[in-house]
Amino acid sequence: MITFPSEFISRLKKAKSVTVLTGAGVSKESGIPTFRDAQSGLWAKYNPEELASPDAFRRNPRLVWDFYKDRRTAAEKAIPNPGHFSLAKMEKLFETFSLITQNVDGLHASAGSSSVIELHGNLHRIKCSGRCGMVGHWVDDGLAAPRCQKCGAFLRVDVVWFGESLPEAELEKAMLASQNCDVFFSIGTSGVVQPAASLGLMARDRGAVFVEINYEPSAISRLADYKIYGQSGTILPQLLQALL
Ligand code: BV8
Ligand code: ZN
Repeated sequence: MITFPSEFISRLKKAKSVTVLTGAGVSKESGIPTFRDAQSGLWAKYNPEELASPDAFRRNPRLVWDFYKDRRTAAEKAIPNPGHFSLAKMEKLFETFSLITQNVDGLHASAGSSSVIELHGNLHRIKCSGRCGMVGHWVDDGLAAPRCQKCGAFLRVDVVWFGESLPEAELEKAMLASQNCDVFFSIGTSGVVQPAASLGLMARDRGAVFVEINYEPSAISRLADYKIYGQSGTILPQLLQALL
């Protein structure tokens, strides 16, 4: 049983608005490896950052398509864990609750979180790599790397690759939610990837209490007022209990 500092719980109970940023660590207990975990099988010899880029796709669309096809298959089989479900329940405890995720697996929505700000896209969606703007659900016609029916360009997964800008509307919402909250949680993220990793600092600069829940110290631990280390699937249900 985790004992949360009583001052932390009473500050959280008084909070009107709470913003949460999650990273790959929140999906780890659903069986989805994080970026820092060694990838398994065929992908073991690749650093995901080498595959999650426009250059990699230009060089070898088939390889990148297969990388995401495998990750999508894994995400399809994955089920939300108690950490996802606790966050979905937590949103009802506060006047304003914003959930921002770096994850592309769609598990927060499957767990019942009502509005998720997906900073890095969603690997269940695909889009045209050309200019026709086609966005759709995953097609799996077994082709090497399927092409867009409208314009013939290769189809690609609708996630934000390294070196690509984040979706403006989502980033705007995430920044607003980070600048206007009483408590900011950073959960299951190494706090390395920009600009997501700067949201906590924005919150803190506006006077928010910064709470880190992570398996181990991260690049943003130094900013945290409260640090709770362990598995988010264990910590979050107990935090929810302490709030009820
Ligand atoms: C951009 C989708 C403008 C794809 C992802 C400033 C400084 C330095 C570099 C940059 C900078 N600005 C931009 C950059 C470049 C780059 C960047 O940040 N690089 C990093 C590596 C330094 N950023 C970008 O390119 C971004 N674009 O800034 O646009 C621009 C435009 C043009 C030219 C230049 C700039 C785009 C970033 C988005 C990349 N896409 N995902 C895909 O998924 O395939 S990011 C991807 O990696 C994930 O989404 C995740 O967010 C991120 C990190 O992955 P992980 O480390 O695995 O996960 P996480 O960080 O969440 O760490 C896991 C943590 O969980 C660990 O701490 C672990 O201890 C913990 N954990 C594990 N198990 C548990 C747990 N915790 C709790 N419970 C557990 N059970
Ligand atoms: Zn097209």
